[in-house]
Amino acid sequence: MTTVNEVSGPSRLAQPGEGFSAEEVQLAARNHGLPLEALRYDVTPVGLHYLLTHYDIPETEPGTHTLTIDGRVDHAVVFDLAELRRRPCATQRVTMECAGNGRALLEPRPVSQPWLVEAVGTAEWTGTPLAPLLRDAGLSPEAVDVLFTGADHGVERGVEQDYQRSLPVPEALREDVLLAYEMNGAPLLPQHGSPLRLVVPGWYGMAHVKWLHRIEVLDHAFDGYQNAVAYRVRQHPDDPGVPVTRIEPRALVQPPGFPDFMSRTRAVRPGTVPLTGRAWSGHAPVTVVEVTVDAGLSWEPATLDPAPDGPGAGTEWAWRRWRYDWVAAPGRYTLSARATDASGRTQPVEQPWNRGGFANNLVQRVEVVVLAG
Ligand SMILES: Nc1nc2c(c(=O)[nH]1)N[C@H]1C(S)=C(S)[C@@H](COP(=O)(O)O)O[C@H]1N2
Ligand SMILES: [Mo]
Repeated sequence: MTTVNEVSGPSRLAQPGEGFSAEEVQLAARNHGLPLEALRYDVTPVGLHYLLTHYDIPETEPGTHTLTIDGRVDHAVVFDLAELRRRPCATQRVTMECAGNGRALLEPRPVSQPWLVEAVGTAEWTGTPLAPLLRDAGLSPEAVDVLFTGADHGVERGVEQDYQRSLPVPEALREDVLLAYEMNGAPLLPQHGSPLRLVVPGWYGMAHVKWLHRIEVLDHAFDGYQNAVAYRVRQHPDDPGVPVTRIEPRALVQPPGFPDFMSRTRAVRPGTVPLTGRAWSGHAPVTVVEVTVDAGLSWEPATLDPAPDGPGAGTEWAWRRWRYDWVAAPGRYTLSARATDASGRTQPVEQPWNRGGFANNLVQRVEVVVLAG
């Protein structure tokens, strides 16, 4: 008998020195990253925001799409988009990062979506807050998890499934969790979850379920694939692991100067080189950004811009710009920036390895050649 096991194999690590396969390149082409020069924008233009879709972008129809809220509630409800749009509306500026960001730089390399450091973007999400909807439906006292189901379907390591993720009830009841129908002031594009998605500020991307059509309140912890098997930090395949939740602090450098086409090594002219970039954390506001131009021998403090204005910008979940003036003499350099947040979390300079390559916030390394003149 043919089964879904014939279309997907187990997770694996690349052999030492094993190059990227056509399968990894295929995933990288479907799920593009943020071009790092786009770190210049406070709010990422929609087409430059990173993308991650496990299966296919499903066919959804905004005019007929519905959201069902059921399970352990007093009264199950069904909304269409027009009804959700008539409910209270809020806008949040949120930096979203894929939990697998940095994976392709790990050794050994977990074979999956091969992100370097570019799986991030910041958008203004507009929608209706989830908490009042759950309260109106009447959460049962036995409620434990809230399960979100997308309209996309696929198979992953032999498990056929709709994309589903749960949140513990206290997270689902946070006032800033949104059912979003707009991104940067326009209806969601197909690839970003049209017509409705979940936005969980501060959490890694996997929690922000796209193409959302059902919210089911459970009286137990959801043990489906994306919570119990994927998105866990584990050292061994049989290790139960720890769930991936909030975004670890990270700073990125907006690459200075101009790039080489193939290597993307940067060339800059000598003199004062204004370095800038972004820093964020899903645990607590970023308090310190430091820069090194000597591959980590010495770190100097950067200055943080004040939080930007604009709709939804006053949240702690959007990245902040940092700046540092580098007086550059001719030669080869490796630049990095490192963020620390108010919880004391910071970025490691040695890789924080785990089997899935999750929540890896190893500092970025940017190769720069300062030209003779
Ligand atoms: N339904 C559904 N939601 C999903 C996904 C998915 O494959 N299906 N991918 C998740 C992951 S892993 C990430 S990182 C974010 C990416 O959101 P974006 O593509 O809008 O940037 O969506 C999340 N929501
Ligand atoms: Mo992701």
